[in-house]
Amino acid sequence: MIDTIVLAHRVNGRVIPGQARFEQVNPADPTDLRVTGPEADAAVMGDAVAAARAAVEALDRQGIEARSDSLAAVGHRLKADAPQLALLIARETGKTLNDARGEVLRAGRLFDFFAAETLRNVGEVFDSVRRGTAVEVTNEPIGVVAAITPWNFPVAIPAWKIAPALAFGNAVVWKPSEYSSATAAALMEIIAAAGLPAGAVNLVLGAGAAGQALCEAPGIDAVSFTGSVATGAKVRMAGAERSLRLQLEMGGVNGMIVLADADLGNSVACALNGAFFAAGQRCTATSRIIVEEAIADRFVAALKERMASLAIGDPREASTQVGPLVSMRQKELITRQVASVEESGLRPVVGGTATTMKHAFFAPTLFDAVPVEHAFGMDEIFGPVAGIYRVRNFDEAIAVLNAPRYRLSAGLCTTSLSHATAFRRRASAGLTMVNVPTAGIDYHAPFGGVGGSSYGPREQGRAARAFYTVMKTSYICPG
Ligand code: UN1
Repeated sequence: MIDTIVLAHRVNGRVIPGQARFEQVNPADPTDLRVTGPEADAAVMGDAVAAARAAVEALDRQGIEARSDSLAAVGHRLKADAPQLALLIARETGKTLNDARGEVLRAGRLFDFFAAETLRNVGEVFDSVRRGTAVEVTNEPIGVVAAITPWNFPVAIPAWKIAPALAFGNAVVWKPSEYSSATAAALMEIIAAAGLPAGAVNLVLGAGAAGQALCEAPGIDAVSFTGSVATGAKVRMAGAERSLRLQLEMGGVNGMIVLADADLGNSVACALNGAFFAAGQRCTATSRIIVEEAIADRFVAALKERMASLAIGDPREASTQVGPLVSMRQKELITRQVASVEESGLRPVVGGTATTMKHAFFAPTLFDAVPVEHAFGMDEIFGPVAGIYRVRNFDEAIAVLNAPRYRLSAGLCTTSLSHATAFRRRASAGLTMVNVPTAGIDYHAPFGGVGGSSYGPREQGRAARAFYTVMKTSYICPG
């Protein structure tokens, strides 16, 4: 018998059911789990924003110590409940159990980090040019923050938006992806039990239309969004019209350079992880593998061998390395994108549309000898698809690396300190990774890209405060 989860919004601490408007099934096994949920309309959004507005004041009255305790309680529960949550993530989104458990633990640490930041919201004091007058700068909450989050990190990305929002005194209206809403509801349960004022976090469900209704809801002050370039552009338009503060994390077309002096085993491992783990569904995934011609044949042979032994299968199994895409809709999209690359004349050396797989699985796919000017590798393909770019030297490699518009993470495999140093300077990206995969980031350091990849202040770590607070400069003369 298929398990069915029927979801509801959660506004002002209350469960608000609605007619089922979206459905997600386990993408690896449609007979296992079915999730349905309602779609928030303008009325639900209005209630959620009003509840959040009242909660901003309640958070202020409650004070920073209680709030810090609440964030720590969420962190503790996430770490304690990681096995159950990981299984739910695997069943709902197809993320492998190991990746999912790592993600939940990461989310727990994010709440721990911001529990401490709650107590560290220091300001600045200036000497005034006017004698006797004091000048003080305080960091105040922005107010009501809309968080719009994707399915691929269904706990960690919400955590790195909701935790800093609360830490700095804001309330949140959160619209998760319809592909990961059961996981969102599980996180919401944990947040709701942590002693925060009712309405400090409100969960509103639905697909793109709900996200749009949220961006257009009167009364929100800011939007923090992670998702596709196309949706990010819509959020930016809606935000500009309403003078909202915006933070957008969108696609990445990330390259990794492999120089002839690199450790071959490690560079193949970095490429395999970066390009194909999480079925390529990470904005930090490697899509351009830029290899110095001198070792290209050996590198491609070794990568093909490792790809052949990838454990592709049920994400609920601990031994699985690569699971399915999140949905049949994503599979159709990736299939169309790869088919159009094939029609342009490039032949995959591994995978491709000729390798058919069941349910939402898509075969890890590698193209070789991709021409630098080819359209493939300029826009993000959010799946397990990568191309090899053969280059003559380091300078050519840097040019290929910096060509796409969406430059989030850039990688280099080398044993040369001088090349590593030059790479760090010349790679145009928000993250540079030497001898580690382009994907996989720490939770306490800033995160974001350049070009069309990110817009607005950085997420994570101490940098998060810039987005979630507004500076007030106060002049006080005793009179
Ligand atoms: C990671 O690589 O560990 O949506 C995180 C994404 C990014 C997060 C990547 N915002 O894939």
